[in-house]
Amino acid sequence: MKYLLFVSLIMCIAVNGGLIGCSSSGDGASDSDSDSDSDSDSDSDSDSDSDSDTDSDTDSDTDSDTDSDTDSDTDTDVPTGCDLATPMDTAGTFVDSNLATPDEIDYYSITLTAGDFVQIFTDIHLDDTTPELLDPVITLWNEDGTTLLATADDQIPRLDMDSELIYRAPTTGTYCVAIEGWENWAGQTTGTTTDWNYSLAALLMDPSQVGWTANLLNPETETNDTIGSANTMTMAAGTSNATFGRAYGDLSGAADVDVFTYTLPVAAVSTSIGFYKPFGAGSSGVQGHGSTLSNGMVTLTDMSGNVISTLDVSFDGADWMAPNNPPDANVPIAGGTQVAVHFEGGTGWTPGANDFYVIEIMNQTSDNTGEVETNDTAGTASTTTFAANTSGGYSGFVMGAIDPAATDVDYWSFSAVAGEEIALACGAASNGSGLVGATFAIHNASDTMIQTETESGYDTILWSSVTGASMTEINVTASGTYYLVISATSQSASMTANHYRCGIHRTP
Ligand SMILES: [Ca+2]
Ligand SMILES: [Ca+2]
Ligand SMILES: [Ca+2]
Ligand SMILES: [Ca+2]
Repeated sequence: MKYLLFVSLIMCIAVNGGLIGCSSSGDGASDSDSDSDSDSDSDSDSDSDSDSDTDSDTDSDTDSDTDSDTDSDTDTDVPTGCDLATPMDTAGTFVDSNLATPDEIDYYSITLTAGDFVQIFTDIHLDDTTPELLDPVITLWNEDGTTLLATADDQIPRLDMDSELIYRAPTTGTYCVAIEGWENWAGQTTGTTTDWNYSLAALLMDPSQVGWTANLLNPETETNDTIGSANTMTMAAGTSNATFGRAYGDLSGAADVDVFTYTLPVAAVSTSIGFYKPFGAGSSGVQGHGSTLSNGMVTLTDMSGNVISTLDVSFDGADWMAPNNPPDANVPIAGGTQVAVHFEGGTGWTPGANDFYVIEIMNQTSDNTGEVETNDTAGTASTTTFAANTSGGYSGFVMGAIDPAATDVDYWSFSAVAGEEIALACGAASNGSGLVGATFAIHNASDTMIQTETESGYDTILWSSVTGASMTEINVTASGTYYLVISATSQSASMTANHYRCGIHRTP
């Protein structure tokens, strides 16, 4: 994805209006590979081959590569087309090469055994602020390149413009991996990329492979359909969250439920359970990791089975469309608590040929500013604290609970200056809360409502000028005190979580 600095700011607001989703430092734990190869390879490839062949390879690519570089790259013109693909291992060894032209696609082949999970990933970007570097997109094809199986533009959690694809091989055989630039994949002819070097690797998600950290390898082991028979997850420290872990498996029929347990670190204040978007193959401009699972449901319970939070999402519907990021269950829970995560097919799901899933769990040690009750009126409002944000404005992040629903009202006060714009991002249901009809409003100093919106489904409340926002931002015409006011009509009977999170963003 290009132009990340801008989009990611909005996206992070859209995720959960929370401090966590807006951290740019990342968790550092999502990259499984311990290889610290930063690919500073300054390839002075003198190849004069004018190969502009993109993918309809004709075996006639008699590429007389006069590559004069002396490093170990397989540079430069990887033959185009899956039937000429260069074999690549699944042990995490980086292939370092480059794209000769902006529309070139390089092809590699890997062999997999039915049931293997493999992670295919790039290591190009350290951040989102180097747009001259290649913004890679990985696509996975069947052996002869006739069927697109999966597409990945980013990683999850997203840290930078690198790509990460996780796929479960439904059959034993050879698979074709392609890498290209984002502009080419998205059908754009211009972009900011000037450096076409890349590093690409494939790594089996197998504990016997060197390079994995244990927390990223929590495959299910059947039978695991109950808390009593659950798989125990290994979590490990990240840099911006207390611990992080990834669990994965597949649903072996309509009745299958996969249960994983983990314990929050003592210092943790919340846990976040997110889906790795698995559905479909993707196509130009659309991601998809190749699972046939169309819906997924995550249920977070205590160890007695009492339901704290539930998310039942469609992987191919509006729940996943920008600017709304996928919903996640981001639930305040006391540190030291042991919990269970139950994964099963969501409403409307019927078993498919390759129903695999990946869930990512982060336990955070910091969160948005918490409310102080009683704050049910403008006069008793909780105070919003602002800090400078990366776009030259100020952001304040708050959280609270509507308890009991339909009675509690939460006021948050803040100051705004005439000429500022107020953008708002809030989530309750999309954050794994059981609040029904959560309503978010901005009032002026006289406690008169200026703008209000009620949450619908898992849609994010996003008041912004970005395309797809739910409402426009507020143009401040009078300096003074303003209030963010949150209420709800009821509490879901099927879960106890009743929290909300908001980010208030003031732009001068
Ligand atoms: Ca299973
Ligand atoms: Ca199971
Ligand atoms: Ca409250
Ligand atoms: Ca209150």
